[in-house]
Amino acid sequence: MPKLAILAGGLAVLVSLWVIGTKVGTAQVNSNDANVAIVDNCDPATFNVAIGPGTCATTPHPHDTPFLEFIGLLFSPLAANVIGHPAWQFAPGYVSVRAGQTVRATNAGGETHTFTEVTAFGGGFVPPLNGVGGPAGTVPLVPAPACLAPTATTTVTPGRTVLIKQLSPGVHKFQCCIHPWMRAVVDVE
Ligand SMILES: [Cu+2]
Repeated sequence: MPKLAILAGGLAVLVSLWVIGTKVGTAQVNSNDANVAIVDNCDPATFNVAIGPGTCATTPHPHDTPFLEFIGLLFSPLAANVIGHPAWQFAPGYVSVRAGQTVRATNAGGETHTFTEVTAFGGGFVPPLNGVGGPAGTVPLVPAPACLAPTATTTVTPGRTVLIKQLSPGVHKFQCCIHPWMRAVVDVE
């Protein structure tokens, strides 16, 4: 095939990808909701052996952080508290919304998380992930009271979305009550 034809074919693919990308982008911009992605990178094979079957879903697609890497990044010698693997996070960690605007938090990871409003960030309801039993010098996080109230702790399973509506003006703090380093601040204008 002549080089020009290959080049033209490649350009056509690029242009069509650009058109698809633009449409997706427009759809997101038109939505009035603010989006927060709840993400992790659990590797199903090692997590489900270490913690139990079903801990880490293989759908919509399996991720690839092995359990030992996750454990190895729980602590840092630079900090007294649990740090946690950075692939377990709310993204973005800060959103600014208008009064009345809905916040949509979607679990794009493989594990179950919570998206729980707390008055102050703290620990969750899984002691080892609060730092209990950590290296010498670790100061375990004290659980945030909201994380110990079953009614306030709504789990978000993989693929599910929670809608947070009618937030009052001001600063609202959300955290995962399983992995307490997963945090987001929602600033309502
Ligand atoms: Cu979590």
